[in-house]
Amino acid sequence: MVVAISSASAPEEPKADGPLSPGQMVEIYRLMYLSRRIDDREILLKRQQKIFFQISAAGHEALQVGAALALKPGYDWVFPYYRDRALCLTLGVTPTDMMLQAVGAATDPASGGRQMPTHWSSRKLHIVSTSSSTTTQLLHAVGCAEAGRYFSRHPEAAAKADGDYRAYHDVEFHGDEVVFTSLGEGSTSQGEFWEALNTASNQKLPVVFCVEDNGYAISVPVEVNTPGGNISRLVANFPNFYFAEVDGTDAEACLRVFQAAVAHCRAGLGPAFVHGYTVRPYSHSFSDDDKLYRSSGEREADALRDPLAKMQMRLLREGILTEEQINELEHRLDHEAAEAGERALEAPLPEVGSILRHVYSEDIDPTAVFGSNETAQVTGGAAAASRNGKAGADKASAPRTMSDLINACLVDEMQRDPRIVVYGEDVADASREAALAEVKGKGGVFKLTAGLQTKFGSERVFNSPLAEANIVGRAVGYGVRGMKPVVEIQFFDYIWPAMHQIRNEMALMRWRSNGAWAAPAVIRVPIGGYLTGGSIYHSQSGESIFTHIPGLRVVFPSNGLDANGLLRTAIRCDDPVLFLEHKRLYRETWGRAPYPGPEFAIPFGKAKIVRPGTHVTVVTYGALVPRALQTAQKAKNQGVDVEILDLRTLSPYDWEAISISVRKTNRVIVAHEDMLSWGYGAELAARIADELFDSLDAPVRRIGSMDTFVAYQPLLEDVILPQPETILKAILELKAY
Ligand SMILES: Cc1ncc(C[n+]2csc(CCOP(=O)(O)OP(=O)(O)O)c2C)c(N)n1
Ligand SMILES: [Mg+2]
Repeated sequence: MVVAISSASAPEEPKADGPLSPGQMVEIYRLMYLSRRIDDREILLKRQQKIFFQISAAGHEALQVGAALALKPGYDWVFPYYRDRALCLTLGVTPTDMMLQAVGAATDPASGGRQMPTHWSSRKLHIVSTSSSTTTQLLHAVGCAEAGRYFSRHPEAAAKADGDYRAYHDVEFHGDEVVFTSLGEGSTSQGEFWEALNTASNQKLPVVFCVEDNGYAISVPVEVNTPGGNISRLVANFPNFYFAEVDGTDAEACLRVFQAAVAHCRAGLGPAFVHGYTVRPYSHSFSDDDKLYRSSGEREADALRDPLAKMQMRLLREGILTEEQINELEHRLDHEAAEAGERALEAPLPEVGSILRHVYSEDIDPTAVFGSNETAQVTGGAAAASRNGKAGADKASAPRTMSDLINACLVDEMQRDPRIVVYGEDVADASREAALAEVKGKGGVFKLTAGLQTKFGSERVFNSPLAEANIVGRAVGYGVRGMKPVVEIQFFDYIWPAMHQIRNEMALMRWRSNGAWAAPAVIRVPIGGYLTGGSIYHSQSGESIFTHIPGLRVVFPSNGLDANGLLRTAIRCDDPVLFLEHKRLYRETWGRAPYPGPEFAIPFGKAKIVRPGTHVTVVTYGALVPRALQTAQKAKNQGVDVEILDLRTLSPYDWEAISISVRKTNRVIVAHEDMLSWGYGAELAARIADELFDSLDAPVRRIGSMDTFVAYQPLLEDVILPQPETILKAILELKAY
């Protein structure tokens, strides 16, 4: 049967059983062919140097079209990878949208000219911005599925609220939504692949994982990445999955498999794993030439499996289209691809003045006050106390430790905001809930989250697997759905597996999507030394590595009251925040304070003069604040009046407070616990020397630890970390200058 073809008609919904109708087969061919021609057009433009990068979906079209046709665009959620042109085309990304990204136009809807082509993003279609990093997107998909499930069980949490990030996040969810994510076979070697399967399996999440297996990761063949050469065999024992291997060059077979996978997920039976065998006729990218590492026999065998040729043959063989009709259709699609390119080349280019837009939220400024400010802290605490009667008043006014005040803030905010979830390693009271009838519960290795699971339930407070990228990657998925994960990394020393997710994903999401997506979250991290025996792996600092990340806020309180007020701002704001908690300060007598009430918030970027003085300024933060104060007392005995500035937040930081103080004292020391070289103080010292040179009567001094790690033996630790005497010596030297 020969059918009439029209590009304007809406595609027929493919049925899950029965043969494909001729119209559906033509539609599948149309999408596959158009995807290939957009690739070809981009390759031409790249040769003409009108675009700057090209990577194709060639050979993957059948698998991708099959996957997309099984999904509901704008209803389900999609975390694709860079090769998914045919997938995104089928979902509704237009050829012009694709070309706008290729030329880097201001009107590129995925990134405004910030990302390479094929780095997909569409809010309308629920395609979440994707990076170049292989495999990171899988954990986002997992977090996204968790968030969808949470909202469907707690629809009240979706309500908008004024006064915090929720005002700017519209929440959409459907009880039976599915999350799709894809990757290449080489990328299954990444740990995050296994971390994502772990949580999806354990929680029976509705995530369809699609491995597009073209046999190569650039030049590395599959057997190098995958022992035995077949990833399906390795993952087969994960519980709750629907598994399928499919010829990824057979569009109908792919569609059927994805329909079954999606049905499994929608029914709440668990995740799905579809492994499609594709080909890669265009090398890895325009910059690669596979003739350098593949035999001609292998390439010829691949060519025989080209999905486009196979589908075309089928249309002819089954008499669905005549040769003439195929030519006519292809001609029209060639024209459509070319026209999209022409249109994009005429589009406006991004303005240089827009470069810094969307590094941080344009809606919420955390340097402004959220709740009551510091001057209201006493009345805030007193008001809360008077509501609780006399006993409450006594309790409220009793000084509490930094760890208690952080816990109190978490309780207050979780009560106020049902979108907050808390998870990490050991943060729950007890994963086996039944035990809570007889045990007190763990609540974190430092007890900062103690009682939260008991109070708010296991859906909101739970243990993660022992995998730091899993913790932060899932938080990205939660964040893009409008939830507020407040997660814990157990020790700063072990944050590094999450670094990729923090820097390349969480902090970048807003900028790279030109403001379309954001992944605000709070990452609480115990940090620092002075523990006597903490040794290398429980004493590290390293905050400057994170202040070097645009898009991330970095907070480092030195006392209980500040920790309480800054954590509140961190939770209510709309940016990712790294919240550093010094372990040594958790239970110090110094820095205790009465509970300031549930609305007490300290804006970011506001330093505090913890000791006014006139001779020398010490700019510091964290555990060096009490040490600097101790030193200032000794300096006073020697006639030197020291001013101490506690920065409290490191990004943003309070330049105004620093300049006012330096203009007054004309002498400045920047002191921190982290290593001296390349440390946080280097940036401040450079800026002070640059902008306040005329106010200086002495060189800018820096104090930090020795350029090594913290040793276990206390004798060594004492020498490695800066001590009050180190600060005193610098103060006296500067004064004498
Ligand atoms: C984390 C990370 N490491 C390395 C790269 C560089 N890189 C880009 S694509 C690629 C190969 C990916 O192969 P595969 O997963 O099989 O996907 P394919 O491109 O073959 O579809 C590599 C190594 C990257 N983008 N991200
Ligand atoms: Mg591959």
